[in-house]
Amino acid sequence: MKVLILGVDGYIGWSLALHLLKRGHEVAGVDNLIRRMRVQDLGSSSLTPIQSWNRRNAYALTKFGPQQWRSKYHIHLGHGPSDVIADVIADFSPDAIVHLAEQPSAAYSMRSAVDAKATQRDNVIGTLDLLWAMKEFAPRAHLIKLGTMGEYGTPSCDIPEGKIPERCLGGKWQDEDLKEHCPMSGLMFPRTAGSFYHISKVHDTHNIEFACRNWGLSSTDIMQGVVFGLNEYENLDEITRFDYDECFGTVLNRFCAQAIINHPLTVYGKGFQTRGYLPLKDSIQCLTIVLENPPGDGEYRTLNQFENIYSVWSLAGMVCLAANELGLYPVVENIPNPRKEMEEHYYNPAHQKLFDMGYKPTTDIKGEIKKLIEQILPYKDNVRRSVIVPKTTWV
Ligand code: USQ
Repeated sequence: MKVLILGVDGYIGWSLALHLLKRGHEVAGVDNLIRRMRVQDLGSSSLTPIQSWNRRNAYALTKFGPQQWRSKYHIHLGHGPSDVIADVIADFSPDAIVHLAEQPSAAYSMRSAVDAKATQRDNVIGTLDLLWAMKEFAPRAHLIKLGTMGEYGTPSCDIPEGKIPERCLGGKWQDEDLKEHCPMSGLMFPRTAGSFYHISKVHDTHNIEFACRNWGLSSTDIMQGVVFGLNEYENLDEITRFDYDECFGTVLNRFCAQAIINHPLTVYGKGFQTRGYLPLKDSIQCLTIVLENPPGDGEYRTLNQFENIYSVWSLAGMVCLAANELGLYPVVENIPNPRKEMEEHYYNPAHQKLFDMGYKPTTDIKGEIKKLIEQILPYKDNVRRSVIVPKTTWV
Protein backbone atom coordinates (compact mmCIF):
# COMPACT_ATOMS: atom_id res chain seq x y z
CA MET A 1 0.00 0.00 0.00
CA LYS A 2 1.21 3.55 -0.73
CA VAL A 3 0.97 5.58 2.47
CA LEU A 4 1.64 9.31 2.73
CA ILE A 5 2.49 10.36 6.30
CA LEU A 6 2.14 14.07 7.06
CA GLY A 7 4.15 14.93 10.17
CA VAL A 8 6.62 12.07 9.64
CA ASP A 9 9.35 13.54 11.87
CA GLY A 10 7.14 13.59 14.99
CA TYR A 11 6.69 11.35 18.02
CA ILE A 12 4.14 9.12 16.29
CA GLY A 13 5.10 9.88 12.68
CA TRP A 14 8.65 8.51 12.75
CA SER A 15 7.57 5.42 14.71
CA LEU A 16 4.73 4.73 12.27
CA ALA A 17 6.88 5.26 9.17
CA LEU A 18 9.46 2.70 10.29
CA HIS A 19 6.78 0.22 11.32
CA LEU A 20 5.01 0.46 7.95
CA LEU A 21 8.26 0.26 6.00
CA LYS A 22 9.15 -2.92 7.91
CA ARG A 23 5.74 -4.35 6.96
CA GLY A 24 6.58 -3.73 3.29
CA HIS A 25 4.43 -0.66 2.64
CA GLU A 26 5.62 2.14 0.36
CA VAL A 27 5.90 5.31 2.45
CA ALA A 28 6.27 8.98 1.56
CA GLY A 29 6.88 11.34 4.46
CA VAL A 30 6.32 15.08 4.74
CA ASP A 31 7.32 17.40 7.57
CA ASN A 32 8.41 20.97 8.23
CA LEU A 33 10.42 20.13 11.38
CA ILE A 34 8.50 22.73 13.38
CA ARG A 35 8.05 20.46 16.39
CA ARG A 36 11.81 20.46 16.88
CA MET A 37 11.83 24.26 16.73
CA ARG A 38 8.87 24.77 19.06
CA VAL A 39 10.34 22.50 21.73
CA GLN A 40 13.68 24.30 21.41
CA ASP A 41 11.94 27.68 21.77
CA LEU A 42 10.54 26.47 25.11
CA GLY A 43 14.11 25.84 26.27
CA SER A 44 13.75 22.07 26.02
CA SER A 45 14.71 19.24 23.70
CA SER A 46 13.92 15.57 23.22
CA LEU A 47 15.27 13.51 26.11
CA THR A 48 16.05 10.68 23.73
CA PRO A 49 18.97 11.51 21.42
CA ILE A 50 17.05 11.72 18.15
CA GLN A 51 18.95 12.10 14.89
CA SER A 52 18.77 15.10 12.57
CA TRP A 53 16.19 14.90 9.79
CA ASN A 54 18.92 14.46 7.16
CA ARG A 55 20.33 11.48 9.00
CA ARG A 56 16.88 9.92 9.51
CA ASN A 57 16.14 10.35 5.83
CA ALA A 58 19.48 8.84 4.81
CA TYR A 59 18.90 5.90 7.18
CA ALA A 60 15.48 5.12 5.70
CA LEU A 61 16.81 5.45 2.17
CA THR A 62 19.71 3.11 2.82
CA LYS A 63 17.62 0.54 4.70
CA PHE A 64 14.52 0.48 2.50
CA GLY A 65 15.62 1.96 -0.84
CA PRO A 66 14.11 4.76 -2.96
CA GLN A 67 11.29 2.52 -4.20
CA GLN A 68 9.91 2.14 -0.67
CA TRP A 69 10.80 5.44 0.97
CA ARG A 70 10.72 9.06 -0.13
CA SER A 71 10.32 12.32 1.71
CA LYS A 72 9.90 16.04 1.45
CA TYR A 73 10.36 18.64 4.11
CA HIS A 74 9.71 22.35 4.54
CA ILE A 75 6.04 21.95 3.66
CA HIS A 76 3.97 23.86 6.22
CA LEU A 77 0.32 22.84 5.90
CA GLY A 78 -2.08 25.74 6.34
CA HIS A 79 0.58 28.32 5.50
CA GLY A 80 1.37 29.47 2.00
CA PRO A 81 -0.25 28.30 -1.21
CA SER A 82 -2.55 25.27 -0.98
CA ASP A 83 -1.12 23.76 -4.15
CA VAL A 84 2.12 22.72 -2.37
CA ILE A 85 0.43 19.78 -0.63
CA ALA A 86 -1.72 19.18 -3.71
CA ASP A 87 1.47 18.67 -5.77
CA VAL A 88 2.79 16.12 -3.27
CA ILE A 89 -0.47 14.18 -3.41
CA ALA A 90 -0.69 14.34 -7.20
CA ASP A 91 2.91 13.16 -7.47
CA PHE A 92 2.75 10.25 -4.98
CA SER A 93 -0.84 9.16 -5.63
CA PRO A 94 -1.31 7.56 -2.19
CA ASP A 95 -3.81 4.85 -1.23
CA ALA A 96 -3.91 6.32 2.27
CA ILE A 97 -2.90 9.58 3.95
CA VAL A 98 -2.11 9.63 7.68
CA HIS A 99 -2.46 13.20 8.87
CA LEU A 100 -0.32 13.82 11.96
CA ALA A 101 0.98 17.24 10.90
CA GLU A 102 -0.75 19.26 13.60
CA GLN A 103 0.24 21.31 16.60
CA PRO A 104 -0.45 18.66 19.30
CA SER A 105 -0.26 20.52 22.60
CA ALA A 106 -3.20 21.89 24.57
CA ALA A 107 -0.93 23.93 26.85
CA TYR A 108 0.91 25.47 23.87
CA SER A 109 -2.40 26.66 22.42
CA MET A 110 -3.23 28.44 25.71
CA ARG A 111 0.04 30.39 26.04
CA SER A 112 -0.89 33.45 24.02
CA ALA A 113 -3.05 34.74 21.17
CA VAL A 114 -0.12 34.11 18.81
CA ASP A 115 0.16 30.46 19.83
CA ALA A 116 -3.62 29.90 19.80
CA LYS A 117 -3.78 31.32 16.26
CA ALA A 118 -0.77 29.27 15.13
CA THR A 119 -2.45 26.14 16.51
CA GLN A 120 -5.74 26.74 14.76
CA ARG A 121 -4.05 27.80 11.53
CA ASP A 122 -1.79 24.72 11.44
CA ASN A 123 -4.61 22.38 12.38
CA VAL A 124 -7.86 23.73 10.93
CA ILE A 125 -6.57 25.50 7.81
CA GLY A 126 -3.95 22.80 7.27
CA THR A 127 -6.62 20.09 7.26
CA LEU A 128 -8.82 22.19 5.00
CA ASP A 129 -5.95 22.50 2.49
CA LEU A 130 -5.51 18.76 2.65
CA LEU A 131 -9.22 18.05 2.07
CA TRP A 132 -9.33 20.26 -1.02
CA ALA A 133 -6.16 18.63 -2.36
CA MET A 134 -7.66 15.16 -1.78
CA LYS A 135 -10.88 16.13 -3.55
CA GLU A 136 -8.87 17.10 -6.61
CA PHE A 137 -6.04 14.56 -6.71
CA ALA A 138 -6.86 11.60 -4.43
CA PRO A 139 -10.63 11.35 -3.96
CA ARG A 140 -10.45 7.59 -3.35
CA ALA A 141 -7.59 7.68 -0.84
CA HIS A 142 -8.32 6.85 2.80
CA LEU A 143 -7.70 9.78 5.13
CA ILE A 144 -6.63 8.73 8.62
CA LYS A 145 -6.82 11.77 10.80
CA LEU A 146 -5.64 12.00 14.38
CA GLY A 147 -8.27 13.65 16.51
CA THR A 148 -8.41 13.45 20.28
CA MET A 149 -10.59 12.01 23.04
CA GLY A 150 -10.41 15.54 24.44
CA GLU A 151 -12.87 16.65 21.75
CA TYR A 152 -15.68 15.14 23.80
CA GLY A 153 -14.64 16.74 27.10
CA THR A 154 -15.90 15.10 30.26
CA PRO A 155 -19.73 15.08 30.04
CA SER A 156 -21.69 13.36 32.79
CA CYS A 157 -22.98 10.72 30.38
CA ASP A 158 -21.44 7.83 28.43
CA ILE A 159 -19.35 8.86 25.41
CA PRO A 160 -20.00 6.89 22.21
CA GLU A 161 -17.61 6.54 19.26
CA GLY A 162 -18.39 9.66 17.28
CA LYS A 163 -22.16 9.65 16.85
CA ILE A 164 -25.15 9.36 19.16
CA PRO A 165 -26.17 5.67 19.17
CA GLU A 166 -29.51 4.23 18.08
CA ARG A 167 -30.67 3.39 21.60
CA CYS A 168 -29.91 5.98 24.18
CA LEU A 169 -31.68 7.18 27.30
CA GLY A 170 -30.55 10.39 28.92
CA GLY A 171 -27.05 9.89 27.56
CA LYS A 172 -26.74 6.37 29.00
CA TRP A 173 -26.64 3.76 26.26
CA GLN A 174 -24.25 1.01 27.24
CA ASP A 175 -27.04 -1.04 28.84
CA GLU A 176 -27.72 -3.96 26.46
CA ASP A 177 -31.41 -4.13 27.50
CA LEU A 178 -32.13 -0.53 26.56
CA LYS A 179 -34.93 -0.42 24.01
CA GLU A 180 -35.55 3.33 23.67
CA HIS A 181 -34.90 4.77 20.22
CA CYS A 182 -33.16 8.13 20.50
CA PRO A 183 -34.47 10.67 17.95
CA MET A 184 -30.99 12.24 17.87
CA SER A 185 -29.28 8.96 16.95
CA GLY A 186 -26.83 9.30 14.06
CA LEU A 187 -26.05 12.93 14.85
CA MET A 188 -22.55 13.87 15.93
CA PHE A 189 -22.14 13.47 19.69
CA PRO A 190 -21.75 16.96 21.22
CA ARG A 191 -18.18 18.11 21.70
CA THR A 192 -17.14 20.18 24.74
CA ALA A 193 -13.41 20.59 24.28
CA GLY A 194 -11.22 22.23 26.91
CA SER A 195 -8.50 24.18 25.07
CA PHE A 196 -7.96 26.01 21.78
CA TYR A 197 -5.96 22.96 20.68
CA HIS A 198 -8.77 20.50 21.46
CA ILE A 199 -11.25 22.86 19.79
CA SER A 200 -9.09 22.89 16.65
CA LYS A 201 -9.62 19.13 16.49
CA VAL A 202 -13.39 19.59 16.83
CA HIS A 203 -13.33 21.97 13.85
CA ASP A 204 -11.30 19.36 11.92
CA THR A 205 -13.86 16.69 12.75
CA HIS A 206 -16.71 18.79 11.38
CA ASN A 207 -14.77 19.70 8.23
CA ILE A 208 -13.79 16.09 7.53
CA GLU A 209 -17.29 14.71 8.19
CA PHE A 210 -18.69 17.32 5.82
CA ALA A 211 -16.08 16.58 3.12
CA CYS A 212 -17.02 12.87 3.27
CA ARG A 213 -20.78 13.63 3.18
CA ASN A 214 -20.47 16.23 0.45
CA TRP A 215 -17.66 14.98 -1.81
CA GLY A 216 -17.67 11.28 -1.01
CA LEU A 217 -14.16 11.21 0.54
CA SER A 218 -13.43 8.34 2.98
CA SER A 219 -11.98 8.93 6.39
CA THR A 220 -11.23 7.36 9.74
CA ASP A 221 -11.24 10.05 12.40
CA ILE A 222 -9.37 8.70 15.39
CA MET A 223 -10.17 10.05 18.83
CA GLN A 224 -6.93 9.12 20.51
CA GLY A 225 -6.27 9.16 24.24
CA VAL A 226 -3.04 10.28 25.89
CA VAL A 227 -0.02 8.42 24.47
CA PHE A 228 3.10 7.53 26.45
CA GLY A 229 6.32 5.57 26.08
CA LEU A 230 8.79 4.98 23.28
CA ASN A 231 8.59 3.12 19.99
CA GLU A 232 10.17 -0.26 19.34
CA TYR A 233 13.61 0.74 18.01
CA GLU A 234 16.61 -1.27 16.81
CA ASN A 235 19.14 1.59 17.08
CA LEU A 236 19.32 5.33 17.70
CA ASP A 237 18.42 6.13 14.07
CA GLU A 238 15.03 4.62 14.84
CA ILE A 239 14.35 6.00 18.32
CA THR A 240 11.54 8.53 18.49
CA ARG A 241 11.52 11.82 20.33
CA PHE A 242 10.56 12.02 24.00
CA ASP A 243 9.30 15.32 25.40
CA TYR A 244 8.71 16.08 29.07
CA ASP A 245 8.24 19.88 29.12
CA GLU A 246 4.92 21.39 30.24
CA CYS A 247 3.62 21.74 26.67
CA PHE A 248 4.78 18.80 24.58
CA GLY A 249 5.28 16.20 27.30
CA THR A 250 2.20 14.12 28.02
CA VAL A 251 1.51 13.40 31.66
CA LEU A 252 2.96 9.89 32.00
CA ASN A 253 6.08 10.76 30.03
CA ARG A 254 6.50 13.79 32.27
CA PHE A 255 6.07 11.75 35.46
CA CYS A 256 8.70 9.22 34.29
CA ALA A 257 11.17 12.00 33.40
CA GLN A 258 10.50 13.59 36.81
CA ALA A 259 11.02 10.25 38.59
CA ILE A 260 14.51 9.71 37.15
CA ILE A 261 15.76 13.04 38.55
CA ASN A 262 13.87 12.67 41.83
CA HIS A 263 11.64 15.67 41.08
CA PRO A 264 8.23 15.54 42.83
CA LEU A 265 5.61 14.21 40.40
CA THR A 266 3.48 17.20 39.34
CA VAL A 267 -0.13 16.11 39.87
CA TYR A 268 -2.34 19.03 38.81
CA GLY A 269 -5.04 19.82 41.38
CA LYS A 270 -6.77 16.88 43.07
CA GLY A 271 -5.56 14.43 40.43
CA PHE A 272 -8.82 12.59 39.89
CA GLN A 273 -8.97 13.81 36.26
CA THR A 274 -9.54 10.64 34.25
CA ARG A 275 -8.53 10.07 30.61
CA GLY A 276 -7.96 7.20 28.19
CA TYR A 277 -4.30 6.19 27.82
CA LEU A 278 -2.29 3.93 25.55
CA PRO A 279 1.38 3.13 24.97
CA LEU A 280 2.93 4.44 21.75
CA LYS A 281 3.36 0.90 20.42
CA ASP A 282 -0.42 0.38 20.80
CA SER A 283 -1.06 3.61 18.90
CA ILE A 284 1.13 2.28 16.07
CA GLN A 285 -0.67 -1.07 16.17
CA CYS A 286 -4.09 0.64 15.97
CA LEU A 287 -3.07 2.98 13.14
CA THR A 288 -1.78 -0.03 11.18
CA ILE A 289 -5.04 -1.93 11.72
CA VAL A 290 -6.99 1.11 10.54
CA LEU A 291 -4.80 1.52 7.46
CA GLU A 292 -5.10 -2.11 6.49
CA ASN A 293 -8.90 -2.13 7.08
CA PRO A 294 -10.18 0.98 5.27
CA PRO A 295 -13.77 2.22 5.41
CA GLY A 296 -16.09 2.01 2.42
CA ASP A 297 -16.16 4.65 -0.33
CA GLY A 298 -17.59 7.89 1.01
CA GLU A 299 -17.66 6.59 4.59
CA TYR A 300 -16.75 8.77 7.57
CA ARG A 301 -16.07 6.65 10.66
CA THR A 302 -14.88 7.50 14.14
CA LEU A 303 -12.84 5.24 16.43
CA ASN A 304 -12.02 5.97 20.06
CA GLN A 305 -8.43 4.83 20.48
CA PHE A 306 -7.11 4.02 23.96
CA GLU A 307 -6.28 0.97 26.06
CA ASN A 308 -8.01 1.92 29.32
CA ILE A 309 -8.94 4.86 31.50
CA TYR A 310 -6.86 5.98 34.47
CA SER A 311 -6.85 8.93 36.85
CA VAL A 312 -3.75 11.10 37.05
CA TRP A 313 -3.40 10.16 40.70
CA SER A 314 -3.38 6.43 39.94
CA LEU A 315 -0.74 6.97 37.24
CA ALA A 316 1.47 8.85 39.69
CA GLY A 317 1.12 5.92 42.11
CA MET A 318 2.13 3.43 39.41
CA VAL A 319 5.16 5.54 38.45
CA CYS A 320 6.26 5.64 42.12
CA LEU A 321 5.96 1.86 42.47
CA ALA A 322 7.88 1.20 39.23
CA ALA A 323 10.54 3.74 40.23
CA ASN A 324 10.90 2.14 43.69
CA GLU A 325 11.69 -1.21 42.03
CA LEU A 326 14.56 0.54 40.25
CA GLY A 327 15.91 2.18 43.39
CA LEU A 328 14.32 5.59 42.77
CA TYR A 329 12.07 7.21 45.37
CA PRO A 330 10.12 10.18 43.92
CA VAL A 331 7.32 11.78 45.92
CA VAL A 332 3.97 12.97 44.57
CA GLU A 333 2.97 16.61 44.92
CA ASN A 334 -0.48 18.07 44.26
CA ILE A 335 0.31 21.44 42.73
CA PRO A 336 -2.29 24.13 41.84
CA ASN A 337 -3.95 23.13 38.58
CA PRO A 338 -2.84 25.49 35.79
CA ARG A 339 -5.75 24.26 33.63
CA LYS A 340 -9.47 24.84 33.83
CA GLU A 341 -10.76 21.26 33.93
CA MET A 342 -12.95 19.11 36.17
CA GLU A 343 -10.83 17.34 38.75
CA GLU A 344 -13.53 14.83 39.71
CA HIS A 345 -15.99 13.68 37.10
CA TYR A 346 -17.93 10.84 35.47
CA TYR A 347 -16.02 9.22 32.58
CA ASN A 348 -17.26 6.27 30.57
CA PRO A 349 -16.19 6.40 26.91
CA ALA A 350 -16.75 3.49 24.53
CA HIS A 351 -13.75 2.00 22.70
CA GLN A 352 -14.95 -1.32 21.39
CA LYS A 353 -14.59 -0.83 17.64
CA LEU A 354 -10.79 -1.18 17.52
CA PHE A 355 -10.96 -4.34 19.64
CA ASP A 356 -13.47 -5.74 17.14
CA MET A 357 -11.00 -4.91 14.36
CA GLY A 358 -8.25 -6.94 16.08
CA TYR A 359 -6.50 -4.53 18.47
CA LYS A 360 -4.63 -6.54 21.14
CA PRO A 361 -3.96 -3.99 23.89
CA THR A 362 -0.90 -3.90 26.11
CA THR A 363 -2.66 -4.39 29.42
CA ASP A 364 0.48 -4.44 31.56
CA ILE A 365 0.68 -0.68 32.07
CA LYS A 366 2.82 -1.07 35.20
CA GLY A 367 5.36 -3.12 33.22
CA GLU A 368 5.35 -0.51 30.45
CA ILE A 369 6.04 2.28 32.93
CA LYS A 370 8.96 0.38 34.45
CA LYS A 371 10.38 -0.34 31.00
CA LEU A 372 10.06 3.33 30.05
CA ILE A 373 11.88 4.48 33.18
CA GLU A 374 14.68 2.02 32.41
CA GLN A 375 14.88 3.27 28.81
CA ILE A 376 15.21 6.95 29.73
CA LEU A 377 17.37 6.53 32.84
CA PRO A 378 20.66 6.71 30.84
CA TYR A 379 19.69 10.25 29.75
CA LYS A 380 18.82 11.61 33.20
CA ASP A 381 21.60 14.21 33.14
CA ASN A 382 19.92 15.82 30.11
CA VAL A 383 16.61 16.57 31.89
CA ARG A 384 16.17 20.34 32.15
CA ARG A 385 14.46 21.11 35.45
CA SER A 386 13.46 24.60 34.27
CA VAL A 387 10.81 23.24 31.84
CA ILE A 388 9.02 20.95 34.30
CA VAL A 389 6.88 23.22 36.48
CA PRO A 390 3.99 24.63 34.39
CA LYS A 391 4.02 28.36 33.60
CA THR A 392 0.98 28.43 31.28
CA THR A 393 -2.39 28.97 32.91
CA TRP A 394 -5.77 28.46 31.27
CA VAL A 395 -7.44 31.58 32.71
N1 USQ B 1 -1.51 16.54 34.11
C1 USQ B 1 -1.01 16.53 35.41
N2 USQ B 1 0.30 16.81 35.58
C2 USQ B 1 1.16 17.07 34.55
C3 USQ B 1 0.64 17.08 33.24
C4 USQ B 1 -0.69 16.83 33.06
O1 USQ B 1 -1.73 16.28 36.36
O2 USQ B 1 2.35 17.31 34.81
C5 USQ B 1 -2.92 16.22 33.87
C6 USQ B 1 -3.70 17.26 33.09
O3 USQ B 1 -4.21 18.25 33.93
C7 USQ B 1 -4.75 16.41 32.40
C8 USQ B 1 -4.09 15.05 32.22
O4 USQ B 1 -2.96 15.05 33.07
O5 USQ B 1 -5.87 16.25 33.22
C9 USQ B 1 -3.62 14.78 30.82
O6 USQ B 1 -2.77 15.84 30.42
P1 USQ B 1 -1.74 15.70 29.20
O7 USQ B 1 -0.93 16.94 29.17
O8 USQ B 1 -1.03 14.40 29.27
O9 USQ B 1 -2.75 15.55 27.99
P2 USQ B 1 -3.58 16.63 27.16
O10 USQ B 1 -3.18 18.02 27.44
O11 USQ B 1 -5.00 16.29 27.33
O12 USQ B 1 -3.11 16.32 25.69
C10 USQ B 1 -2.50 15.07 25.31
C11 USQ B 1 -1.77 15.29 23.98
C12 USQ B 1 -2.79 15.64 22.91
C13 USQ B 1 -3.87 14.58 22.86
C14 USQ B 1 -4.51 14.39 24.22
C15 USQ B 1 -5.46 13.23 24.29
O13 USQ B 1 -0.80 16.31 24.11
O14 USQ B 1 -2.14 15.73 21.64
O15 USQ B 1 -4.85 15.00 21.96
O16 USQ B 1 -3.47 14.08 25.17
S1 USQ B 1 -6.77 13.53 25.43
O17 USQ B 1 -6.23 13.94 26.70
O18 USQ B 1 -7.54 12.31 25.53
O19 USQ B 1 -7.52 14.62 24.88
